[in-house]
Amino acid sequence: MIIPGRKGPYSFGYFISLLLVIRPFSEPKPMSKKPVFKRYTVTSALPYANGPIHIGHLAGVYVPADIYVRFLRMNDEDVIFIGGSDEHGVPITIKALQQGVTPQDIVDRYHGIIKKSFEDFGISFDIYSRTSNKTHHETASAFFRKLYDAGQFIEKVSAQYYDEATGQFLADRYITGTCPHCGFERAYGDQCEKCGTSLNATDLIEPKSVLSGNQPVLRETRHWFLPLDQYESWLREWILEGHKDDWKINVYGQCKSWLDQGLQPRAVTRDLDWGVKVPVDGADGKVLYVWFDAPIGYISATRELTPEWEKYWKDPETKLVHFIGKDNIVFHCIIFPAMLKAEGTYILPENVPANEFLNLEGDKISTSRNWAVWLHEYLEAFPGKQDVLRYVLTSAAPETKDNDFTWKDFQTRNNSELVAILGNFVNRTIVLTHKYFEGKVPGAAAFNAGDLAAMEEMRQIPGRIAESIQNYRFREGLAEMMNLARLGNKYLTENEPWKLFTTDPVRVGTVLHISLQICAQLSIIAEPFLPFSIAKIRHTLNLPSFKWMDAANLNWLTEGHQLNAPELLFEKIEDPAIEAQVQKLHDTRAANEALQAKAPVKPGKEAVGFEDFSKMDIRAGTILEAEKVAKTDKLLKLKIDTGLDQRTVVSGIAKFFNPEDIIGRRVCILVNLAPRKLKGIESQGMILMAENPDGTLFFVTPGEGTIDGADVK
Ligand code: B3M
Ligand code: ZN
Repeated sequence: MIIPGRKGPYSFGYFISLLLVIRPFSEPKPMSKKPVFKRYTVTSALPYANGPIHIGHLAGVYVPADIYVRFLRMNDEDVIFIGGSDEHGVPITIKALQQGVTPQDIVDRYHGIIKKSFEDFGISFDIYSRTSNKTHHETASAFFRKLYDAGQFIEKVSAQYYDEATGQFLADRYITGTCPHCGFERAYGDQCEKCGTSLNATDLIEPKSVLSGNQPVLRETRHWFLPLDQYESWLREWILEGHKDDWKINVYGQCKSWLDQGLQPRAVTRDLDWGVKVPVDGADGKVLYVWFDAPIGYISATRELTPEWEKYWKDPETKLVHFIGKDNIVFHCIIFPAMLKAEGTYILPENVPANEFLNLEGDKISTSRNWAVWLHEYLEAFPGKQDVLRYVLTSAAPETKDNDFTWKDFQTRNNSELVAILGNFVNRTIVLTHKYFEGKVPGAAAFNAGDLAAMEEMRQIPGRIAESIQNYRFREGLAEMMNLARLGNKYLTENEPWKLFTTDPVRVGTVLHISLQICAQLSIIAEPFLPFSIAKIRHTLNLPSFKWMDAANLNWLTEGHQLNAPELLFEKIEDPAIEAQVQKLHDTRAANEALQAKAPVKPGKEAVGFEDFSKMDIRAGTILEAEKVAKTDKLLKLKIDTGLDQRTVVSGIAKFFNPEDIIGRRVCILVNLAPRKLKGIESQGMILMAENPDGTLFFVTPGEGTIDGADVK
């Protein structure tokens, strides 16, 4: 019999060194002949500093980027992870207008809140900067100037929308209208958020000023355009041929569809007073378009981070990767690369692993409708549970299609996976080791077939996770990590060391030895995903942090190594906590509906004199007959008793009223409106209707006691 704590001829370490000799762990070799990179520049989209951030941001961009970067660091790669707030553009000035403060107030407030949320959730930026700072203004300005001096822009006087009521040009989000591509009614002047197409404001159907609600007029103004059409064939080659195999299908597909539609020159300056001033004489009152300056923010932040910034942006041996959401694809795959190409000294992104959107309980996440789980509020409700959210968001990451976050799923993943599998396994192993071996790692004796199978699996897992992460398949990597915890649980359950101790303590030693090695391996391979919990496991195991290359050596814990007391890793989330969150969303929905019912009414009109008003002859009347007008779904033909006569009126109310329901209805009618023909029928007047903001119509009814012909004034 081999006594626990003594090395047998086939000890764990011996066996593993043998395995290592036969097949040492190495990173999976890429299949294709891809260039090998010396360093990595990893960027994550710069969120607009016009509000706090929510789970959609984390799931789509920051958690995947953080997993990727943590993994690279564990591989001793030279990597910088860049983030920052996007503090320019109309999203900021609109928010300032709404709150009656300055744009600077807005960005100061939200930059702080956003930065803190990222820190709280362990998003391990090397720098989190902001685009209102001096370095950025200088960098963006110089970038523009270089292109300007090299004659890379087209200078054009063109007609742009202008709001006469407020006396200003309407750039980007100051104007909304119907998208000419997908028909979405609230597309912005620079982009349709529904179909992702990047637009010029003049493309919008029925444009409307966000400031006054008025239809804007066109007015001439001078701007600088990047001639994207000139980059089209180069972009086709670079993306459609060069990145066919390595870019995600959703990203490649969007790029292809834009390129197939043909690219147009795009204005890179705006008539606004908030932003980076256009560094050219005679450009007063003009700033750089926010999507021109924001991506340069990645470069500015790198300059701030290190004097050696150039090697991260100009050396072809650097791999540049942009993590973004799908609405940012055109800017990162078409416009920014065209800018970099025009500048001429920069490298291009090697990959742009954009995610789709995360929905919340079946509905699109929306800041304006407050339909979101805000990170700072999450932490108030679930303090210390950052990793739970990281875990759930990675498991449900919208990697290939939009996905849904539900509180029920959040609870299930916590209780049935993190608690029941990962937490339970680690905890049982540590507790048993304390119970039977005074918290010291027992030595392993002879291995049986089950032990060998477990170890073989352990040897495989790190390579599989590495491959998933390197290919931006973080869900898959996370699932592999959990498979190791599952394996551990199953191993413990099958071997039942708690039943064996009195009869076979040696076997118990071996089982716990292997189980502890699994815990140690978890503390390595789970680190990119669950950094907070992994720090606890490491502390309990009394281990340092390892490199990824150590993840398959299976020999982290030697016999006699002293463990610390177990720490609580995850705890069950009970129904009331989940119900409270669901209730909160119900309340939000109810509040939205109430708000919708009363606001926002149309802005008031210009004053008119009494003279003008009194010219209108409005009478009380009664509808005598009503019928649908053939071949339209809007119009009803009505016969009205006006007290003066009986006359025909054609009215656009068919969507709201059935003809048979309105016969006998009292109405107000403008009788001296010049007659006009609608669908061949002469309409002799107009029925007064009240219209709600959502477009529903109601009759304006004269009070009881009025007779037909009574004068409305
Ligand atoms: N601020 C849009 C967004 O937050 C924009 C990203 C800029 S990345 C350079 O979705
Ligand atoms: Zn659209």
